[in-house]
Formats: sequence, C-alpha cells, structure tokens
Amino acid sequence: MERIRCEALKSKIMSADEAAALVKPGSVIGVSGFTAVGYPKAVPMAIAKRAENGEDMHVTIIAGGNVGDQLDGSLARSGAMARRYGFQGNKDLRKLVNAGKVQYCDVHVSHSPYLVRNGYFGKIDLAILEVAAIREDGSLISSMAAGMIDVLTEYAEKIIIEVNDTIPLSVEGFHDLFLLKRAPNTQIIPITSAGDRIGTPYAACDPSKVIAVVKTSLQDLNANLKEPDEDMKKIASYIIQFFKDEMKAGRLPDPLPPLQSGVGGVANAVLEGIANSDLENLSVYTEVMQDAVLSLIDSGKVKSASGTALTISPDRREELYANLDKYRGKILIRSQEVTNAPEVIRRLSCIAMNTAIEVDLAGNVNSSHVNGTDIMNGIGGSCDYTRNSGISIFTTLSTAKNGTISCIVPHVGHVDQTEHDTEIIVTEQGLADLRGLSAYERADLLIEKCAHPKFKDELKAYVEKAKASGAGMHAIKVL
Ligand code: 0RQ
Repeated sequence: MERIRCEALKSKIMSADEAAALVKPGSVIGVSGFTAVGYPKAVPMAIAKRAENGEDMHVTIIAGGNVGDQLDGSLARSGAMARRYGFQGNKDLRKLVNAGKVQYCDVHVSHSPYLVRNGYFGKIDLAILEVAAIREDGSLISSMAAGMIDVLTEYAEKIIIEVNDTIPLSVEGFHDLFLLKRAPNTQIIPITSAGDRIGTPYAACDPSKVIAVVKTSLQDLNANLKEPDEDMKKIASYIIQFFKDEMKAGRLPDPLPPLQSGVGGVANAVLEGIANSDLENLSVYTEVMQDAVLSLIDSGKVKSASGTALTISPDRREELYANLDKYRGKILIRSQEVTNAPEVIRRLSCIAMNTAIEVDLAGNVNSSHVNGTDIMNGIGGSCDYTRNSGISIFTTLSTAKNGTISCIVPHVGHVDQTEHDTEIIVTEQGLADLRGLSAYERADLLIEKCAHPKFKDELKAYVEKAKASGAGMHAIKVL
C-alpha cells in the first residue's frame, strides 16, 4: 500500500537537504521518537550539514525521550544544537552538556507534552516527525514510538514529515492516541486496565501546516541489550521471590498489577526472569517496551502490554517486523502523556521497577548524574512511575566501575527520587524492603542486604559516626 496517501501533500515531497533549507536558525523544534526509535533522521543530518558548512543554526530540540545518533549526535557534534529538552542518551551530546556547550533541561516524560501545550517552551516553530505513513486526510500513522507526536502536530506552527519505508506498514492499528486538552478542560484518562483502547490509531495532522515531506530508508540506531549476566539474574530472582511473598501475605493481588520496567540491561533481565518464572496472568503498563516484553507475550504470561515505544534490539527487529501481526491486539503504543500519566499509574497500582546509578542510606536515589554534577542520561519517566505506583522498586548493581565504587553511598550526589517515594531496593547482594522504616533502620537494612561486602564496614562506620555526632536522629547527618 502507498505510504503517502494524502494528495495535497504529494506536491510537498522533496529531498532532506531541500527540507532542511526551510529551517530557520534559532528555531524551536519538536521531534518525534522515543528511546532511539521513530525519530527523524535525514532532515536533522541535513541541518547538521548546514552548521558544518559554517551557518549558526543554534536550534532548540524538544524530544519526548532519547533519540538516535543521526539526530542528537549529528546536531550536537556539528554545533547546530544550542538547547535540548527531554531525556537524552547520546555520548557526544552528554559530553557537550557536561562541558556547558549545550544547555540541557531534563524534564519528566509525562510533563513534556504538558509544557509544550501550555507554551512553557515558547512557540514551537517546527515539528520534524518520522512516520510509517500519511493517511488520505493528512493524519499520521506513527512509528514504533508515539512519544509526543500528537501534541506536536497540534501545537507546532509548521511540520516536516519523514516517511520511513523501513517501518512496517503493519504497525497501522497498534497506536492508541488520546490528546489531552488544556486545563480547565483536561479530560479524565479512562484507562482501567493496560489493554484499554481509548483513542485513535493515528495522530490528527492539518496538511496545511506541512511544509515538506521527505522519503527515507534510514534505520533506527538503538543498541542491542546486554545479555542477562549472573548478577542481573540474581536481581531478577530476588524480585520474583518478593512478589510471591507479597502475594502470599495478601499485600499484592494475584494476578499482579501491571508491571512497569525501566530502560537498560538490568531492567530487561528482570522481565526476562519473570517470563521464565511461574508467575501468570500478567500485564505491562510501561513507558518503554524492550525485548523482554515480546518474551512475556510469547510465553503467554502477558495478554496485553502498553507503552509509548516498542524498542526492540536490532538483532530481533527483523523477526519482529516480519511477524508484527502476531502481536496485534496485545501491544498498544500510546502517547507518552498517557503512558506516564500519574492518574493512570496510581489507578492501576503499577509495580514500578527502575534502575539507579546510586542509592543512599536514607533511600534517596540518583538515577541521572555521575559524580554529582555530570549528567548520564536524565530522569526519563522514572519519577512519574516511582511517585505514583503501587510499589516502587529500584535495582542497581552494588558496585560500579569494576567494583571500585559502591552504589550504596551515605548520601547521593544528586537526588532524583526521594526517600519518600522509593520503597524496595535490590542489588545482586539482596533486597531491602524500606517500607515503614525510620532513617537509621533504613540505613542498617540497606547495608545488610544491598551493599557489597567490601564496602560494608566503611558504611557502618559512617552510620556510627553520624549517630555519635549528636545530630537529630530523623535523618543521617552529612559528615
Ligand atoms: O557507565 O557507560 O561508561 O560504562 O553508568 O550503567 O550499569 O550500564 O546501567 O544501562 O542499566 O543504565 C540509571 C543510567 C542505568 C539508566 C541508568 C555508570 C556505569 C555505566 C550505565 P559506562 P549500566 P544501565 C523509565 C526509566 C534513568 C531513566 C529511567 C537510566 C553507566 O537506567 O538512564 O530510569 N535511568 N528511565 O559504569 C559512577 C556509579 C555508577 C556509575 C553506574 N555509582 N558511579 N558511574 N555507573 N553506576 C523509562 C525511560 O524513561 C526511558
């Protein structure tokens, strides 16, 4: 079937260079894509080329989540990007942010669309969107990632569309887009279970805003996930045992509430562990659906999974794209404002499982900064889920950098999720259930269950010194 079905837009088909020539320096640009899937590629690379040729582009990029190197990497390295909003994960962009060359503002995944809608990022001059197809009326069939596509089509002044023929057309029907209105007319999001369909399978788009349509065949550049190692498998096994114990004690229902799982290898390993466990009748209500979600569906354990991006490792992509129909009706790709809506996460009592860089003795979590000042990626949607879920779990290995650094520390160098929101901390050493504990009780349990043996004495000594300092006992004194 044809990918560009809107007659009015056929006259707008042009090359990426021609489209990039329409972008004014200093533009505020919103882009589609999430977790290096579904982001525009050809036009950003052509904008970068203009910067390499000496033009001062200084564009602002607003992305729903991290995007691939053809976008963030090209624009950052070429000097075209002056400012970036939203989760990022690109090593060159990260370096420039940490060197103060690109201004970066990290934003909750649930909040970015709200900030766009209400004008807090200023006027959105342009949206550059990657899609699978354009329907007869100009509306858009999104890629494997919905991200902010619906908000951007609504609020951007102009739109450039990349129609990518590597996205299978069979993705049509997997999306469920529900556009929220500005307060005071904001609707209730009527989701009561992970698989509920509440919106449309396309993003409305006014063809008169579209200034260019570019045909591309460039692949997403997301990375393969690390194979689960022994430590990751241990973390998964502690979490599965915890679920079983909680169900037995009547604190968690059977079947479990929908699972949310963060990004990266550990997060994926936990879900793979669940796919191989005897837990049944599960559902997934999350932000990013990684490889393990397919395993969970294939094993029959999960009947419905919903997220804003289906981010499958390149190694498994071809097989998925050839067999996408197998997942029809089981996977929904929603806009990020819905996947991460506090209202829905709380209503479903989701089980949130995210990854920390470090955890302190009070239970505060740092998931975004190294050495206190250098950004790694960003908070993404981790806070959306941690604050609003039924149970919030954080995983981390007990040490980093070949065992030289403890990931359990007296005080985190940067706080993303506070001690009031984190509940269960898991490392390959064990699981600490911090619910209902006071500050010093939390510290003792974290050292006992989660710290690596070689750092335990040092951590205990810190606690003893803080206790002996004569400071109040409701928080651990910074020594
Ligand atoms: O550094 O890349 O130089 O080797 O941090 O660590 O162990 O590879 O872990 O890929 O699972 O990512 C928290 C970053 C974990 C990710 C984080 C160094 C370590 C390595 C990465 P290298 P690993 P993962 C909702 C969920 C925030 C967003 C989120 C993340 C690098 O999960 O970005 O939760 N989370 N989203 O060596 C110094 C320490 C360290 C450390 C790790 N204590 N000190 N360096 N590292 N611990 C979904 C979304 O929002 C998309």
